[in-house]
Amino acid sequence: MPKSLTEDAVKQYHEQGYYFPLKVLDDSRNAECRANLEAFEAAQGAPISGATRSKSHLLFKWVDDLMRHDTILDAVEDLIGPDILCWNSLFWVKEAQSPMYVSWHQDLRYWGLDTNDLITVWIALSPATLESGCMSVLPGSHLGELMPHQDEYRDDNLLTRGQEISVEVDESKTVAMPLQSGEASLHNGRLAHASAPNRSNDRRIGLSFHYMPTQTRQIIGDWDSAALVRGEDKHGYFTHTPRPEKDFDPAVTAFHEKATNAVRDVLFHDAAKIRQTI
Ligand SMILES: O=C(O)CCC(=O)C(=O)O
Repeated sequence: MPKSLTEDAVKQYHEQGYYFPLKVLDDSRNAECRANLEAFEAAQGAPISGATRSKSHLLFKWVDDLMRHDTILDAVEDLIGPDILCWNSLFWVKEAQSPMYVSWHQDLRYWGLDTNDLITVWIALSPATLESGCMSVLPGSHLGELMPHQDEYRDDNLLTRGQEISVEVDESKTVAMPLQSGEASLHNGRLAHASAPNRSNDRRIGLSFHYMPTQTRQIIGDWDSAALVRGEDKHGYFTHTPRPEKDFDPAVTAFHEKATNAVRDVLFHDAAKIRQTI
């Protein structure tokens, strides 16, 4: 008996590779999260970017708290079982009227993680609509072989290498996943997905978490870290990340640098060039 998702939702996720919408945050908690991000951005005088976008749960206490939200973890447990690591947290911001997009890609082609069961939970902190460039997925694409990709390094592409699936993606078979603020989508790390530029007058702000079973191994990098967010880790393949007691907790911020450097080495492993992260 699933804890939070319906039997139909579990079936749909396993067969199609995605599920949405999952309501995670009420309006006031969502507004608080967005305000936390934007207060940080106002203080630094620029939108969140670079390494700060990644493993952000090590920098911001509120992101660490959100990563452990019961509504999310109950849904993830329904899909991959009770022992859960979170490998990464990542901000996806497209400014109002911005050309930034995400090309068609499959995450597990690049992450060095040997699981087929990685789940990305992508939370909309502002509306993710067709106009603002919500994500689209290619249903069922998580079940086949990973598709060939090539690195294009286009300036407007939010992905590290501008990686793109190098075979035709039949757009007539794709599904858009619009979300209201506070809702999340879930997709399998092998599922092909993409998103278009933001043509709206608001920022499109997404925050994703990457959950995986504790038996997952990192097979590209020699060292990697993940947060144990539920259950027990009987395998110990990842160093468990510390929890910040406040934003930019000094000891945890030092760990963030080590942890994001390790992820960066994995993401650019075998790449022709290293791009400054956006
Ligand atoms: O934010 C987007 O539009 C794309 C996000 C994405 O590629 C992902 O969460 O894996």
